[in-house]
Amino acid sequence: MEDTIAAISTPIGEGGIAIIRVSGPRAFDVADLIFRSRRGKPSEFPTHTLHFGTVRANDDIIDQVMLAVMRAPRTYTKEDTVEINCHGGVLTARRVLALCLQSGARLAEPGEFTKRAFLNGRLDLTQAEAVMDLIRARSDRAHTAALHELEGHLSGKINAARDKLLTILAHIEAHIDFPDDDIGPEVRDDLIRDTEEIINFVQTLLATAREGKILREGISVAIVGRPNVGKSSLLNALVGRDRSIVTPTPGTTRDTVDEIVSISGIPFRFTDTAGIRRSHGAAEKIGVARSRMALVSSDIVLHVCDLSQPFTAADSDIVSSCRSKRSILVLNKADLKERFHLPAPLQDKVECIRVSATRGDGLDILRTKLVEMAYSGNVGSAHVDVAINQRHKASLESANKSLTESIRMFRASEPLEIVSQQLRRSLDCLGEVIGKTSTDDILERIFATFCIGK
Ligand SMILES: Nc1nc2c(ncn2[C@@H]2O[C@H](COP(=O)(O)OP(=O)(O)OP(=O)(O)O)[C@@H](O)[C@H]2O)c(=O)[nH]1
Ligand SMILES: [Mg+2]
Repeated sequence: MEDTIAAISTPIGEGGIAIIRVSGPRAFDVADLIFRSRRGKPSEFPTHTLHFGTVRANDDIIDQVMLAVMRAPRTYTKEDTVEINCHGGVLTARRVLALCLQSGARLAEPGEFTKRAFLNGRLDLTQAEAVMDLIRARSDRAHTAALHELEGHLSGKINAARDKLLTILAHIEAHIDFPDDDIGPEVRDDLIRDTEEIINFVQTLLATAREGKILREGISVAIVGRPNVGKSSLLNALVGRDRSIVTPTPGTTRDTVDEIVSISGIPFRFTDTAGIRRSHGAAEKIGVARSRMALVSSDIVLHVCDLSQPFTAADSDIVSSCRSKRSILVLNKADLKERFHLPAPLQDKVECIRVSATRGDGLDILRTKLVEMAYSGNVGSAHVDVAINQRHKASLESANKSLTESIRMFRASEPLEIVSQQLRRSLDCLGEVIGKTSTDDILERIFATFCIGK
């Protein structure tokens, strides 16, 4: 029998309430031992009810709480579950948890509640992953996509494709069992066409991988340039608050500063960096190295120049560093007199946008351009249905490969046993996406990324 697990399911830190979740066959025994109320014992309460009482260690009151009783199978994990709502604050929640652990529960591993929901058939694997996507969603679009996945949109599509593949397999395997009646050319064509349809479907899903990556990870945008050109001012303007320190002295920003902003529903992670120049001291040297690292690792670079100053060799260096990247030359301080002149050879190579970080001019144009770049010119549809993650992508690529191979074999009139083996392999790859065929290490990898208490 499974053991009973417990964890604090709310974030660590101060808050109005904290929730300790207990799930497993002994959940009510644990609750009976630590909870007192005038109305009786948790194990006797009706399911899906909430009760006021106290949590006690022997006779010492630890806290006044609300305790929720939920009996299997109508719970998140499909097991008996108790949730204790206690007053927020690190100490109280920890003491309640410690009591649960002394009374027969063990500490849950990260994602273990959701893992049980998966193993007990409440969620399939894409839905379990969607739970984490939902927790991490930083923009409306990411949130919508995660909800759709949680509702089973992706699994529904995968299941439909698997059903279709099973029909094809049944057909072929019937002929293996009765080798005398060979598959006629017309039936063969039909089967090939059906398999091609599945390939098309797999490829349509694969095409959503980029959007999936954007929605899950956000797009990283490095803000780089010479000192004092207004990089930090630009970050603050985009974020809408004073996130980064701004002063008239060059060399103000020493370390990188990250902030996530949602633009048109897409999460962008902006990184303000130290002004790039020959460094004045050890800290600045490290800062400049970090600026260069941010430039190299970002999806998009905003190279900021001060247009009241001439274009210099240092700017030219930064332009060269951006050559293989998607970048925008942001000409800041558009409210001042222009003394900037882009060298002729660069004029049709770099994209320029004039802005004033302090007055706000040009920022909307910059935002629009960023969204355009995020989708490489083709802005994602407003209606996000599904957007696959990297794990789905790997399985679907294998499915694509083995489906294509099975068609080749079929066309080459190779023995039906071999064709059917190949199709079974494709079926497994599709099954991997939803967790129908999954190994322990896939599960371990997925749930290890979860937070404790989920
Ligand atoms: N007139 C004008 N001044 C600006 C504008 N943007 C920034 N500044 C000023 O330029 C100075 C430098 O701004 P920062 O945002 O600190 O520049 P930075 O590029 O982050 O500088 P470092 O961190 O030192 O590399 C400050 O005095 C800002 O107020 C603008 O659009 N117009
Ligand atoms: Mg700065």
